[in-house]
Amino acid sequence: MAEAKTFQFQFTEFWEAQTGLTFGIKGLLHQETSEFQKIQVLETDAFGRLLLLDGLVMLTDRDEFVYHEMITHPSLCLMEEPERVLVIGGGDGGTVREALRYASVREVDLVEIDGRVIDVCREFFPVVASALDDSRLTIHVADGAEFVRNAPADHYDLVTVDSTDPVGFAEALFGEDFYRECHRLLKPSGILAAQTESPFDRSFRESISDAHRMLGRIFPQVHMYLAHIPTYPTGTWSFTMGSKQWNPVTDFDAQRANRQLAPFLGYLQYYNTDIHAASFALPTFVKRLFVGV
Ligand code: AG3
Repeated sequence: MAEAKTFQFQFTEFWEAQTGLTFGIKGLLHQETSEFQKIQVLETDAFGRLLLLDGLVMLTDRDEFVYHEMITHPSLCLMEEPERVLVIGGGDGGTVREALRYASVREVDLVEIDGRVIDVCREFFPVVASALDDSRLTIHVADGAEFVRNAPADHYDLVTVDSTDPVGFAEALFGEDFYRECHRLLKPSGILAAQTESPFDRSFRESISDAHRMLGRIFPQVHMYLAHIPTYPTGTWSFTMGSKQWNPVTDFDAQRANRQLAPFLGYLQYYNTDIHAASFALPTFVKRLFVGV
C-alpha cells in the first residue's frame, strides 16, 4: 500500500449536478459485473467498507445499522409474536439479521435477484451477512416481483422491500401490482415496510408520492417515517409502512415493545421506543409531498 500514501483516491456518489458525498478511498477490494449490475467493494478512510451497486451507495460498515434496524423494528415491534418475514432484495443480509433477532420469528424468506451480491457480502461484510446461515432462513435467488406473484396468501407478518433505487430491474418493486401482491401475502395484521428514498432529493419526490398514493389505495394505513443515514443521498432517508391493522403511532405499546427488545437491546444502535414515535413525526416539507395524494 505504499502507493496509497502518495495518491489520494476518492469516490463520490453525485446526488444532483456536482453535489454529492465524497469518500476517501484506501483501496478497491473487489470489482465485478454480474448478470445484473456492477458490484464494487471499497475500503474507505472513515466509514469502513463500502458496497456500491452500479455506482450507488448501498451500505457502509459504519452506518448500515441505521437502515437495517429501521426497515425492520418499527414494524416488528408493533406485533406481539411476529413469526414470518419476507425480505425482497437485501442480499447483503442486514435486514435478515435484524428480523432474526426475534425469538418468535421462525421463518424468514430472502428473495434476492443477484446471487453474486450475497456471495460478495458474505466475503467482505461478515457482520452484515452474519445471519445468512441461520437455520430459520431460506434464501431464494429469484426476481422479487415474480416471487410475490407465486407465494401463498395470508402467510407473512412482515414484508420488507429492501431494494435499490427505482430504476432498471428494481422499478417493478415500486409499482402498484407489486404492492397488491405484497398485501395479498400478508396476514390480516400484517405490515409492508419499504425503503422509499430521500424526500430531500428532488429526483425522488415523484416516486415517493407515487408510492404513497398507490399504497393508500391498497392499505387502510399508510405512514412514512424517517431516519438519518449519513452515507445515502442527502442523509435524510424515508421508509413507508403499509399496514392492514395497526396504526404505528397510536397502537404502539412502548412498554410491551421494550420487553420484546430486551433480549437484544444491547445489539441495537439506533432503534428504541423513543425513536419509534419520533420517526413518524414528519417535517412540513415532507408532509407537503402528500398534499392531494
Ligand atoms: N438499500 C439501498 C437504498 C438505496 C440507496 N440509494 C442510493 N445510494 N442512491 C439497500 C442496501 C441495504 N440493504
